[in-house]
Amino acid sequence: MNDKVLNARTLTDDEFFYGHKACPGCGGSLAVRIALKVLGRRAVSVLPAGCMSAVGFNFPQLAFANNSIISTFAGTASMMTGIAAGYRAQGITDVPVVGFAGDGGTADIGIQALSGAIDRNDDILYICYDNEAYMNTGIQKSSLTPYGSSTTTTPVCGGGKGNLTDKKNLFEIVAAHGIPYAATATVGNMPDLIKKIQKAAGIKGTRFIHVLCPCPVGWGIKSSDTVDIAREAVESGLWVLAEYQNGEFFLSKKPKEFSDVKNFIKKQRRFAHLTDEDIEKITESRNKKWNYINNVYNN
Ligand SMILES: Cc1ncc(C[n+]2csc(CCOP(=O)(O)OP(=O)(O)O)c2C)c(N)n1
Ligand code: SF4
Ligand SMILES: [Mg+2]
Repeated sequence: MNDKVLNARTLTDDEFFYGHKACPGCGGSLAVRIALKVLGRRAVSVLPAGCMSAVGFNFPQLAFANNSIISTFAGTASMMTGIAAGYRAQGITDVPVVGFAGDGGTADIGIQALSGAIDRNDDILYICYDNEAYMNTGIQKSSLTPYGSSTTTTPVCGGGKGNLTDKKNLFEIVAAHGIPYAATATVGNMPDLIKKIQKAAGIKGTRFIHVLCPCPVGWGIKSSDTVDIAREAVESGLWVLAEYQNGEFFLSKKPKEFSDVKNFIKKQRRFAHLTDEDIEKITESRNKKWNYINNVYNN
């Protein structure tokens, strides 16, 4: 690992994830690309079924320049545990083992394996690229799909209102395990993402980063808007940038004034059906969340 502080200027020009078949403007592929630039060629990556494995492993071509492997959908963290154990048995301590799993692969089917790995404090860095639905199989709802979002399993047709459940608080669920390090990030705040990956790489034990990664296809946004939308999620207060370490929560960024939730919502086709009343409900739940954060998180 690199000792110098990494940022857009000092990050290597080497590419470790290229030639893949992700859609234009794919936030998930940006997160994988940047994470591997921080972690370097010796990193071993584990990817379960999902968009990033579907676009990255195209036999006979591999879009990863580092060692990479596909795990079962539920088993990202278990496979990482095994790889870390294998290196440990050989006395090799400088190979980062990183996972890149989607929201479905992490918060739904993979949560048991992740919970077990954190419990054992395995020496792994788990990155959840959260595009807020099961994108690879056609935009089905996951437990990280936000309230109101239209997906193929929470359709708007026939009077449906889209998804009626709130997004699971995965960051705090992970933190509740007493993990050495957890953080949230987005592909719209690159310096913050790079800093958190580098920080996580320097910590022993289980580390977890939850990265919001817009998906132009599933969100109904222009492929050129991925970064701006991710940034607006933070500015509107709907996505919170934070860290958890030594049993405490830390806020990474507090918008001075929240930008308009309606503006953010109306840019995305998945929310096109929402009424002013629905948006008011989302705004109220944001305000409630921030009341809690202001009380519990350190600034
Ligand atoms: C046990 C199992 N169930 C279902 C599938 C089908 N499947 C493959 S990818 C995928 C969606 C993954 O969603 P997510 O983890 O959010 O990643 P994304 O595709 O959004 O990147 C599903 C349901 C599978 N491969 N294995
Ligand atoms: S469907 Fe979405 S997440 Fe999947 S490759 Fe395309 S942009 Fe990326
Ligand atoms: Mg997903």
